[in-house]
Amino acid sequence: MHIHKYERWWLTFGIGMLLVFLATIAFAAFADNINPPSGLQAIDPTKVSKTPPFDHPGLRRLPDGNYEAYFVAEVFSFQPSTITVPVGRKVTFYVTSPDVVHGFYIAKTDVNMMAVPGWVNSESHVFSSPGTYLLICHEYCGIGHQNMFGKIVVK
Ligand SMILES: [Cu+2]
Repeated sequence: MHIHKYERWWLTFGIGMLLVFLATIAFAAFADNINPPSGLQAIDPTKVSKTPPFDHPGLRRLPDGNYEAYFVAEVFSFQPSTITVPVGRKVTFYVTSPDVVHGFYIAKTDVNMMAVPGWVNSESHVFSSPGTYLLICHEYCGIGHQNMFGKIVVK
């Protein structure tokens, strides 16, 4: 079979680019340890309000001085809507949803998760400067989506 030399170059270029993209993804996943949101912990979305610790969402202080914050994202609010955390402590956020997919984004940070029914997602963050950080839903979730926000007060 004869392949014209320009077509051969083009095929080589296309396959080469595909290999570069796959190598970039593999490098990010394994060497840089960049992965999709955890989604490692499952929860029955119909029983979120009865499942600890999401039956009492909020902030918990750990023995090592760091914090865990449990949030339920539901139409059209976050529970709790406001938490107060100290500067310089690691806060691990856990979020789930009992109804539809919501977003969980804390402005001016890299905390950016999906709240997916049936799954608990988590991310940690250390707030290095005091202030009030806006927590917003960035996934259109229904007619009241634009009213779905909260606050992280860092003191
Ligand atoms: Cu929303």
